Amino acid sequence: MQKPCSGERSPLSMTADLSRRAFMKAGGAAVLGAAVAGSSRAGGAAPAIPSPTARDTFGLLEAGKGIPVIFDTDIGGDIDDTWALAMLLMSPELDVRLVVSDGSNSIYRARLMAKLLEVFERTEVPVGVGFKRGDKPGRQSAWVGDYDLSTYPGTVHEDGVDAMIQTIRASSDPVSLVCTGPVPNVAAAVERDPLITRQARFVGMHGSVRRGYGNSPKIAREANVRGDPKALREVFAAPWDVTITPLDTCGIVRLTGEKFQKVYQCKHPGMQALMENYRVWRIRPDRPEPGPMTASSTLFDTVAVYLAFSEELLRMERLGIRVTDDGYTLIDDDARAINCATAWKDLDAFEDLLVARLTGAR
Ligand SMILES: [Ca+2]
Repeated sequence: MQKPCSGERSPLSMTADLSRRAFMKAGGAAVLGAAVAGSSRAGGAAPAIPSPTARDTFGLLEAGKGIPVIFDTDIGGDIDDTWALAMLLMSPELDVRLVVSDGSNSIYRARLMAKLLEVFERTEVPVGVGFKRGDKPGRQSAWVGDYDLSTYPGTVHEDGVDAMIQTIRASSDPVSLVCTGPVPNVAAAVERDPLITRQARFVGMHGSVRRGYGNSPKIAREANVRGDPKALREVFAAPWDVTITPLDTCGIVRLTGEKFQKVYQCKHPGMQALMENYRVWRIRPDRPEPGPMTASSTLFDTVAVYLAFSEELLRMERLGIRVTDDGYTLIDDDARAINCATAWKDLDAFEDLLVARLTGAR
């Protein structure tokens, strides 16, 4: 086995699924009514059954369980999603139940994930294809090559949105959706089955609250918001717990010097695949020879993975956030309040944790 850090997977609980069905028959419609009416904790009456919070899911760790996670990603664009997937697979706190390609060009992204899961020997993880299908070349195509999804030894769900819904429904414990791209799939899942918000929480790399790219004091139209502002607005409005790492915190994570070298020189096949992906990603038409690899790019998405199992190293604030049509995330006291990681308590410790996870160190 080459997965020293992977958590034990818990079997799906049919009993819990049956009792949830019974619950839905008995009173689900009333709960759904409250949910659709938007009775979130930001205002109005409390929902009849509260959605799981970060504290609820972290509590699973205290009970000796893994935190069930669905990774929803636009992997294959910026390279940080590939780092995030590696961190996810190497974090023993997380029980990865499904990965789904989101945004556009979802077949290319699903092929990339399936090939990576094979390298990590984690083909028990099902792969879902997002609904914005396409298989155009991307910046990691040189590594993906002609990999055929039909050869993936695990399960491939052609309808990634449905797979998301079924995975949440089948879980006896609350599921954390870790989302590191635009979120049309998640918005579609909530629309198809609003009751999933009773059994899941949303954790995303989204927005720019007080800082922009590169720690700029000027806020930005962050790419995951700008990619589909309407979908994100629907996801933020759904009656579940929402937590984000905006650019304020995720936009300043970068491994340099010795920290980068530890990952770069790691012999784990997954890390070697990560570095090979990084190498091909750095080659662009305007930069055919990018030079030696001495540091990572900005690793935005790894912070969302961290927030799935801990908030200890971050300063969290509860803020009303309004998503504008042109992709800003503005503080607005009249908007639904969500949990925002707005500053680091200890960025250095996070970088050490990230390196430890990726290299399998304890
Ligand atoms: Ca991303």
